[in-house]
Amino acid sequence: MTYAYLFKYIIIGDTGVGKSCLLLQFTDKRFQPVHDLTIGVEFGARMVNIDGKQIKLQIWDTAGQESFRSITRSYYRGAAGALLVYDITRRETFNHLTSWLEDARQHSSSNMVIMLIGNKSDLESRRDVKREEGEAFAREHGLIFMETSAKTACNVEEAFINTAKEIYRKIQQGLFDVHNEAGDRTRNLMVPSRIHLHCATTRTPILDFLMQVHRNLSSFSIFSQV
Ligand SMILES: Nc1nc2c(ncn2[C@@H]2O[C@H](COP(=O)(O)OP(=O)(O)O)[C@@H](O)[C@H]2O)c(=O)[nH]1
Ligand SMILES: [Mg+2]
Repeated sequence: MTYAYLFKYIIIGDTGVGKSCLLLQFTDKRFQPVHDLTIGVEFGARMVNIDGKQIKLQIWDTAGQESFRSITRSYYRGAAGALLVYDITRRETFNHLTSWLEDARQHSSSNMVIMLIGNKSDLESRRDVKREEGEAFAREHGLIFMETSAKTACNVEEAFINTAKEIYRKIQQGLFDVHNEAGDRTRNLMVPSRIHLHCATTRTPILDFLMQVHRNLSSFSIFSQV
């Protein structure tokens, strides 16, 4: 299936907050009740439709990478969106948000859309972080915010799609210049699937590079649901 854009997402946050479960719920519509680091897929992909456009979300899960922060630089590269996740039943995961945010801001493009997610909203009786606190943190740091449950699937679809809508809005506002940004490997935010539409006649070095990047990214999408 063809698509107009490919958005790379990353999912970050403390271990055990539900990052792998959110990804699995979004791509496979199922829940994994056992916390098993080895089961988490490295990444998944799914098509969404925004404003009549097919957009492929390629989502990278940070399984095990909490203890390998030094490799995150390459991991953040090219990400158009990030889901920053904490667990509403464990305050320490909320307290660590600032440090995750610093990492994200340091290694990614300043235009990257960050969605703050308070996960495990189904565990209301064990809640340790108020919704208002999540909202306030998001407001203070310019993030979008949602509470989700990877278990019941509540708001999971919305979290991924609202992030895509925000990225798409930025593209339309011209905040992401696809051609310029894609020419710079470290700032490449999205790869148009139909590059030839953007190139009238001549092949330029940038175009060749774009096509190369696109081929590389596409080859990763082995979990594609489309
Ligand atoms: N009740 C509940 N449990 C969840 C939810 N999301 C994840 N979990 C559980 O939390 C644990 C950690 O989830 P996992 O996705 O592996 O966390 P990760 O380390 O951030 O990838 C697992 O036992 C999951 O079953 C949720 O929304 N609700
Ligand atoms: Mg995981």
